[in-house]
Amino acid sequence: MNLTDAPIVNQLHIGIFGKGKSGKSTLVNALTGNHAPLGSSVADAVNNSVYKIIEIDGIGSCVLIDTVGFDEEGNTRLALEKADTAIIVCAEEDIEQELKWAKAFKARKAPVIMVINKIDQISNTDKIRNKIYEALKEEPIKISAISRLGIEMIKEEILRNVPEDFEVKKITEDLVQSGDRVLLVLAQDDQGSKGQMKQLQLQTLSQLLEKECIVTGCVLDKFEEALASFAKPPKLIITDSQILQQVYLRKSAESLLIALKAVLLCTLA
Ligand SMILES: Nc1nc2c(ncn2[C@@H]2O[C@H](COP(=O)(O)OP(=O)(O)OP(=O)(O)O)[C@@H](O)[C@H]2O)c(=O)[nH]1
Ligand SMILES: [Mg+2]
Repeated sequence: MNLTDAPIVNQLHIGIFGKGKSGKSTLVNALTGNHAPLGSSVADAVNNSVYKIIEIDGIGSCVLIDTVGFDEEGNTRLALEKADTAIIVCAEEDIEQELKWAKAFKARKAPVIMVINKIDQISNTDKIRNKIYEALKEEPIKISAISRLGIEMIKEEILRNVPEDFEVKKITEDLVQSGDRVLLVLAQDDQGSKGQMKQLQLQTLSQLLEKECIVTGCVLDKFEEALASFAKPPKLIITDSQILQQVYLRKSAESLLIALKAVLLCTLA
């Protein structure tokens, strides 16, 4: 069992957007540190993007989407729908398109990180910064992807911007449908369960109910009894990360298992 082997659908997807040759792929390489294991790149034929896995402290593994340039508007739009967070790379003074896409993203309530790339080469970064600030009230991050300047700041910004309800949304949007049976298994001793985790559990429960799932809940000691009450194994089991292992070992292979970890979501088929 390897918790970082979570299916791609449940990880935070970070889209890198920008004009052709703005340095998107160079930035992806800088973010992955070129350490991406062989075979961890996946091409998405639908929108011509390339997906790469990256580890970010505090979030765990995320998916970077290296998109095609803005010239391919249809593909940009498709990639935009896949991304939970957008990094928009500006590398010249004319940033009308960049701002247009940033606004499209903000309209979806998704976090946008504005980046000015090639600061080793371009001289008018302040002008670009001012345009961005005026239009979006966002302070851009100045970087040089090629010399790996400012890369850590981008990672910090990604972490700061992880959408609050990211985990809950991923579960309710991608994994279950109306009528699905879901079992919530909570750790016995609640002392370890911090307020943030409690809130997450409640949020998850309310979203599952809203999605018209049939939800059963129990503590770990009653897990077998709860399972026995189902005519067939539940579609999904959601648990605290601290008891993930115990639940994993006792669940049926048919049930998908998810651990809530306050920021990160792990799934095990
Ligand atoms: N001077 C300088 N050049 C850069 C920087 N980042 C990228 N480049 C160069 O800009 C060119 C384009 O970089 P890519 O990373 O391929 O840009 P891209 O946006 O992925 O391009 P497309 O995929 O074709 O849209 C390459 O020659 C890079 O070496 C940078 O920070 N400084
Ligand atoms: Mg590229």
